[in-house]
Amino acid sequence: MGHQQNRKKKMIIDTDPGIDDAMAIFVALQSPEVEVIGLTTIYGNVYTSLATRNALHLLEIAGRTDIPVAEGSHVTITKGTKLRVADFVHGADGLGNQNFPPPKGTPIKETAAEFLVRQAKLCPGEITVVALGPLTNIALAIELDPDFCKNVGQIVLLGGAFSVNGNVNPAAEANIFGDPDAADIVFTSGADILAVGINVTHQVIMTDADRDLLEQSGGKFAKYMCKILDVYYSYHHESYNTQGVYLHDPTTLLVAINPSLVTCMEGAVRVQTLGITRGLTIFFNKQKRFAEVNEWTGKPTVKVAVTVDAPTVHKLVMDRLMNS
Ligand SMILES: [Ca+2]
Repeated sequence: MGHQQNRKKKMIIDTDPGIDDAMAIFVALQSPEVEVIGLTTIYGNVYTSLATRNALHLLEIAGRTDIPVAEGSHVTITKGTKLRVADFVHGADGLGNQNFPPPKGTPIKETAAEFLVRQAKLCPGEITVVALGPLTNIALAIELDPDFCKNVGQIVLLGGAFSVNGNVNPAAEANIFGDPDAADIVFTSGADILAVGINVTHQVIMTDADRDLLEQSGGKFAKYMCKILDVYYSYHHESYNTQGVYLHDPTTLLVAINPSLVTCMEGAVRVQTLGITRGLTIFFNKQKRFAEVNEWTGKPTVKVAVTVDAPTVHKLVMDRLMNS
């Protein structure tokens, strides 16, 4: 462990900013355990071009324009162009309708998938990919380089609703619903995968009172978040009747830093790609030996988070935003 303690975890954040994406990116930049080596962008909360613009903008706010942004896919893995974009959750601009000025920076020439493949090859086993949007870029990286699954350290993804209702409809969680075919490729790829679903992230809530604390703290990132959080709070008040918001992306980011914040089950996950349950994630715990071969038979094992140390995650998010 000795030399490991000083070594920062190299992270690439695949993101669709997104209000809770912005929070996760800020938490990452405030985490001494982490070196963010790049952001890759994807549609989801907004279209990909706007996700790229927002990623560049957030790095400018943070004074971290040294971090490259690689633009991701504009279409699903099956070249689908009818995308579901959750602008009613995050605002038309993805960042709480603040009409921020356009960023000065531009994305690098490489695509997100090319960047992921190259970085994983450069530091085999060392890169943690934190996937906070639909999984198209990750699936494209897997298709681009058969060794990507071996080269990447761990993929920690926000996705799925394991044994609970989805948040797009009763079956599907938003990131998986965004590209179910890509999600199924990723889950069955054989890479080291830890899935954090909304069954876990719905346990981590930032309350209305927490927002007041952020405002009072005067922390740079805390104040920025307070500007953009209104839309996100309104959505939660209306849709869930909660006095607070779910910290999906920041929870996933912190789990990527420290997986012991969650406990996991291990087994195979398949994703429904068709029909009324499109986007449904079905976990098989590999305990029964079925008499007949099925679509889970022989598929690689992934980790699926089942419990979370919510108080610790909550405290880390608050502390890192306030002390900025
Ligand atoms: Ca996201």
